[in-house]
Amino acid sequence: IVDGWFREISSQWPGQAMTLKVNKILHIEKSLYQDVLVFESETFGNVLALDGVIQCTERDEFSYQEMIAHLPLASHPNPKKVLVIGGGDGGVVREVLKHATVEEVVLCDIDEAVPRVAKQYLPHMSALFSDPRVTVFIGDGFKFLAANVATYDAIITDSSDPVGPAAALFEKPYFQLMHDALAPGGHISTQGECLWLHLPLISELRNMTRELFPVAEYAYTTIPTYPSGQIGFVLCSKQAGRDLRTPLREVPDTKYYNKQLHQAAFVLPEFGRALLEEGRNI
Ligand code: AAT
Repeated sequence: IVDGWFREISSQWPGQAMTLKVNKILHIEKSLYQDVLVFESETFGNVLALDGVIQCTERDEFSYQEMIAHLPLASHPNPKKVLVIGGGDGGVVREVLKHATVEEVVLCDIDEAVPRVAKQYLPHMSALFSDPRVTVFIGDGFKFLAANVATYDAIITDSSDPVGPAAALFEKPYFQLMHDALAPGGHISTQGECLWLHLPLISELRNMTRELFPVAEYAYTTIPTYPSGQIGFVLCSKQAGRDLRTPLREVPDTKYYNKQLHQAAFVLPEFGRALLEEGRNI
């Protein structure tokens, strides 16, 4: 924070930085895994940053949390048991519980500091941690999946960027573990980074997931406070022929997601489509 402005400087988005005006610093801490900062911004509400990278703001979080949750769940015929890896602020859990079929949600975040500060400063995201259908577990998502032989109808990986504690969550062994932890017909949805900044990574993820899953796609949302204003999701199904692009049910109480947007989220700009569909750089 310099002169009352937070700047999101990182080698992951060289030469550019989102800047937010700070009204008040609410919390600073060095947790076991990362630097945790919560501040009240002038125009985006309360903001959570980990290792200097914005994780969510109260004003625009719904765009990301709704899409990462509803794309895999609304296209699944009957999701009952859902695992969320990361997502310690609780926003994705809140969205998962909008699906009437869901009976059980397990959340596994590596850092206890995230749900703790979310309960205090991001109540609109964390409120449903106390819902009886929810179990919160603190631990590494990779180790959790390796140690828990359970079957989920959907696994949502709401992870930070592939630098730091989340690096393993972007690699093939992790996707293999998710594949094996899915029930027949299960879906995964993972934080899939930005078309403008990380196209080579997205292309690698696409090729790797197509080796493991019969259906693997990339969809995206727009969000002002993530780098370049756009972030994507890697969506896969264990069921050959499953149409991830078409919702099977309405989702209540959304502010970003709707039926038309679900379908549109998979339509990529030509430079992205050419690389991901045809392996062609243009
Ligand atoms: N919904 C908020 C968006 C996030 S949160 C990412 C979460 O992933 C953090 O709470 C972090 O503690 C957790 N995390 C990181 N590594 C692991 C791990 N190995 N196992 C479990 N949880 C982990 C994502 C923001 C994306 C930012 C885009 N620039």
